[in-house]
Amino acid sequence: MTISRRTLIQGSAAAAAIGSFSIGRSEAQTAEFTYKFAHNLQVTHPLHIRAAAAVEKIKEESKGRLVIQIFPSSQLGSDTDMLSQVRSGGIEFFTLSPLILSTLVPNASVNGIGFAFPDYASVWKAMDGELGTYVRGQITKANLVVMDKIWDNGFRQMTSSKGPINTPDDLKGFKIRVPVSPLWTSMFTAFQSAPASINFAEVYTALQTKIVDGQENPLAIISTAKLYEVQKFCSMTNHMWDGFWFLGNRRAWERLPEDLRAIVAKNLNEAAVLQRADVEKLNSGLRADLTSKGMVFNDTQAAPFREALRKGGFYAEWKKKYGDEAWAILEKAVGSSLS
Ligand code: X2X
Repeated sequence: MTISRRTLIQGSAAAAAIGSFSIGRSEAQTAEFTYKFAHNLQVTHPLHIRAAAAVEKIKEESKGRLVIQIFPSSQLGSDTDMLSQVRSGGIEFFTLSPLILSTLVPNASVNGIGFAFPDYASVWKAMDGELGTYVRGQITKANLVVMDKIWDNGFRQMTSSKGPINTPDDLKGFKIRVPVSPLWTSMFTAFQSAPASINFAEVYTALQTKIVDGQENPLAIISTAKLYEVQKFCSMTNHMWDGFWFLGNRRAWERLPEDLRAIVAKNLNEAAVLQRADVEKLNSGLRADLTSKGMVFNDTQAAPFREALRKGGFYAEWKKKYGDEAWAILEKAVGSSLS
């Protein structure tokens, strides 16, 4: 398990400030079930804030029978570590990007195909519809529990300490951090960049020490993880949409009586819908805020990037990997041909 010093400091300071451990020892001791939910984001991110509110409601509605403690900021380890823990039962709940989940459930990353979704409306229609149902089926087969509503991460943008990314040519040879996922590596390899797989817990340090020159994330993360302190340029590429599946350990889930399961599912799914609205709102206002913090923004055209991916064989490769069924569901969802 690797926990950087910064993550620990950030995590504990934030927990003290915002009270993510507001659940006291005695409550945990009297509860019938005390479960852990771990995630990789800061406590200022809407995912943490809405999950914290949901956990409170779950405690209330279960009359204190189920207490869920939240461990934010990768305190319990990197995404790779936490995925192992939720499988083994070391933690009961975990939110994870579908693209990283694909290291266990290969076709889970299908929503992350470059430049597939034009807007949020098409994302939610797909993820609450046929595409989401398909992916949740795959996740269930891998013996994990998954809540119906996916949480939002957002449309991803590219940042750099070197200069703006205006065209695909600017990505050639670019040392960019990508999350640990074959889809991300393949996409930036198709752009002829030099992608490095690094867990989110280590990203700030990797940028600060110039192990990599850039990274890509939605504005809500660039802001809440303070990546603007170590990145100067932000290029609005909207190159993929990413979310977080709310995962559960199957044995732990099945230990819960039916009524508690219903309380958990209802509150988490309702929180997801509220969190989506928070992130969308946050992302739309953050450009001005990050500019005032010194970041330099530029807009880009999707077409040349898409064409570079096509020429690099990216769409053909992934169509083959996912198979015709998944690809057809994706194309139907985004309303266009992706090859
Ligand atoms: O690792 C990332 O970049 C993050 C926080 O966006 C994900 O969880 C995929």
